Amino acid sequence: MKKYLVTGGAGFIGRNFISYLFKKYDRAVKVINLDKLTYAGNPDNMLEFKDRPEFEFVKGDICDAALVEKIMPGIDIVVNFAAESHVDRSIGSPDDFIKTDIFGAFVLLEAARKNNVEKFIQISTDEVYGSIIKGSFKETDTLEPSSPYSASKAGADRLAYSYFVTFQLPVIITRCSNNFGPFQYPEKLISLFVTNAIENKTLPIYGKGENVRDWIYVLDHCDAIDFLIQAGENGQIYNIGGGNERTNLEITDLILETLNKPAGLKKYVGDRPGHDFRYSVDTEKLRRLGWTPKHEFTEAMEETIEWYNQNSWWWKKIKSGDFLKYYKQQYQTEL
Ligand code: NAD
Ligand code: TDX
Repeated sequence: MKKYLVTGGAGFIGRNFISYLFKKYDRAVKVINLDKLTYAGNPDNMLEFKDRPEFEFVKGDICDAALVEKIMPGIDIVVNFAAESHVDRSIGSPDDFIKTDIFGAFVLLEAARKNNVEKFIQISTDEVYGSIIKGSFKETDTLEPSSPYSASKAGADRLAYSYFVTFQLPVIITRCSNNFGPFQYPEKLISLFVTNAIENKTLPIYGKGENVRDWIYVLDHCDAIDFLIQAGENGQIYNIGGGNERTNLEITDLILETLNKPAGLKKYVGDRPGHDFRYSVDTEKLRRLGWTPKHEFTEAMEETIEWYNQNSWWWKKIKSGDFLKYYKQQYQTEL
């Protein structure tokens, strides 16, 4: 029986990871989810597993050292997903990114060290490398983060590494590319565009739409994390990617075609300040260990779009209230 502390498990990837763990290990795992329930944390995301006896939800902040120290004893594996995660919000108000993404990670690392946890997985991101025009970043490449979000993630990434070197804390750092799938807060490219298109609302494309991202289905990301908990080497960094590089325009067209919506919904808007042109990670190190993604991109996109079609109750609830204020401020237009 392994006892996990998953942070940020009421958010997109964290909730998919908890769901993955219960589907795979059933009663052989216990999971505590520590989540502050920020705007991105959603109790609806936990409906699937909230009543399981193996699951416990603690509403709280990873920056709260007293709380974290209370939870940590008896934990075998920490997986730190908790973060402020949206680049656009980090441009408008970076404070919480610095607090949660860096200081929060520090609080968790300290408590993990004192309690001799078996594994500490720091969920970093491919954005820590910055943009690359040609080729792909290897784990040994220099970090050149360019937004307050990616810079705060780079801080936590290196801090986690320092706990391995200095204190021999069994840390593994993962740097994954852009995720898509069910339960993604509808402020990110795919979840926003799919839900806007379903409602015949415009799709705000930054700049010319030529920026490139590598997309991975969220359950492949979860599977890679689980694989690394078993097979990864402590103190190592692992890039995780789907191998599906697409321009934002290609993604937009795919969404419109799948939903049978007109190209007229595309709306070119001002560019994101400091907009990274392309992210690309070399995943050879992880592949050599024996892991590859299992989901084919187009099929996973179709399934994802269908999920948003079938679960409008989930995103319509979100895309009201505060979200409308955010949208107006971000896009200078009503949703
Ligand atoms: P998300 O914004 O959907 O979820 C973040 C969760 O963290 C929310 O439930 C929120 O309530 C919680 N949280 C925020 N601040 C907290 C705090 N101080 N204490 C406790 N909980 C707090 O994010 P996501 O897309 O699921 O990303 C999860 C992690 O994966 C992040 O660390 C992100 O940097 C990383 N990541 C994301 C992607 C991606 O494409 N989404 C890719 C690579 C890495
Ligand atoms: O309205 C939009 N219009 C648009 O053109 C939005 C929200 C995005 N975009 C563009 C910006 C990017 O080039 O789409 C691309 C993807 O944007 P996001 O979905 O905001 O993702 P990105 O900035 O690439 O960051 C994501 O991937 C890495 C996650 O949000 C991070 O948490 C993760 O670390």
